Amino acid sequence: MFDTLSARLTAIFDRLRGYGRLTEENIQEALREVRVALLEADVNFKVVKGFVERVRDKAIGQDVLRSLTPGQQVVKIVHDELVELLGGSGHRLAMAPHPPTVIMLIGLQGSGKTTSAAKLGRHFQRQGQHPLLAAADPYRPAAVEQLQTLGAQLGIPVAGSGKQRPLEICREALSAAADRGLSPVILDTAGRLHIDEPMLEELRVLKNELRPHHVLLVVDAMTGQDAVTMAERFNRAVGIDAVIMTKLDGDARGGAALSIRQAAGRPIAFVGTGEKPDALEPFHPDRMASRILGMGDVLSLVEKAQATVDEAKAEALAKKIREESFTLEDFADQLKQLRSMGPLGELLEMIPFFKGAKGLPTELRGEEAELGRYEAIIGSMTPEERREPPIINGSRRNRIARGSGTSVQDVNRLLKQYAQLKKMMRGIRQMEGRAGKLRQALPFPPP
Ligand SMILES: Nc1nc2c(ncn2[C@@H]2O[C@H](COP(=O)(O)OP(=O)(O)OP(=O)(O)O)[C@@H](O)[C@H]2O)c(=O)[nH]1
Ligand SMILES: [Mg+2]
Repeated sequence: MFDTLSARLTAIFDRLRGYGRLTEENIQEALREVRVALLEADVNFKVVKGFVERVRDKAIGQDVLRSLTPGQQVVKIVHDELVELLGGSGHRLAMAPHPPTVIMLIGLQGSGKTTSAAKLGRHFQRQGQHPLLAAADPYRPAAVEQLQTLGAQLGIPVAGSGKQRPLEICREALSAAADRGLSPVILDTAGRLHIDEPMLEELRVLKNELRPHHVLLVVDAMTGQDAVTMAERFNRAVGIDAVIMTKLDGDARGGAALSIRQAAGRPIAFVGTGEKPDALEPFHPDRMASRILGMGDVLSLVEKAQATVDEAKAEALAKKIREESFTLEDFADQLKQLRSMGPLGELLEMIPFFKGAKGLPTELRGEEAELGRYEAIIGSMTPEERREPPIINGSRRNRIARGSGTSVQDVNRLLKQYAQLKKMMRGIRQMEGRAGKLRQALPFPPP
């Protein structure tokens, strides 16, 4: 997702950062390129216009041009505006004070409602909650069965049968949830091929009668600007709180994701990134903006790693991050784990130093060979060098390169990336500190 746009923007800003001094003309030119890149990514043209104007107003301020790092500052302005475009601080689903929390999914046929209902169930289950799915689509014979199959796979109960009316199904599900202490209740409603009045009326009735805490519209990212139009229309006709954008994995451009908040006035709460029940991510505008600008997405990577690496190891790593005692030995361990964590390309894309690393040949990025070389370099170090990388001077670098069959440049690169990683870890630690305090201040845990 966002691959093309990300490559274009990264190139534009790499060039901008390369200039020692910036003129107004440099910025205007870069912004013209940004505008084209956004339009080519299928972002709504009004959204693009507003975005470029806001960035221009801020970037041409005297302070930016006169600063020591003007290019860097412009990138920061673009980053901050991208975060706003994507929804600011993000949209979390608060749990109701009196359970069950009711989440109603609506959307066109094939947009991914049923799949998303199961994924959401999985998401809440992982957080220690006990969700209930309700199959409120009695019209299509296979619909109830589809949800039941998914529920059975995940061990999540499913209410509803093909013989009842949707309102009846939902009411029964709510009372069953209250009786059995299940929450949230996720309502999977019926979709139609097009928006039509009977469909809207049915959704309005369900909404009025059931008073769901969250109405989420499911839209397919691959339909591009149609997804944005759908969000506008559903919002006007029924009223929605937020959007689940599915199939972002199949959409290299990402125009809908970048437009929907501004154009339809509703934020993205989750994105679907695959067909499997795990392929759902809470949408973090700041992380997404960093990813688009090639700054990587370390926090998402850490979360993904935490879900995969076993608890004890994760705790040991967290301790090292806290105590800033992460050595090259640990780095080698992490590389090994990376290799066992599945789709390497996907993971590496989230790490800035792999994605943006200068001199790392494009065709090698995400290749096992690269990780293998790093392991070999670390393998050629003495235990002392691994624990105390600053002692690795010129002659030690030579020896390590010879010993591992690599070059001094390779060794330098590895050491530089290790230093960057340590710096990033310090950043994560600070962020975690803040997030922890925030979490303690909340009356209920965020999803
Ligand atoms: N690649 C990918 N496929 C998805 C994603 N979400 C859903 N799908 C696929 O999209 C198709 C339709 O998904 P459903 O969940 O059945 O859609 P629906 O909205 O419930 O459809 P109706 O019940 O007919 O209205 C299925 O083949 C899903 O596997 C996603 O995030 N990525
Ligand atoms: Mg369905």
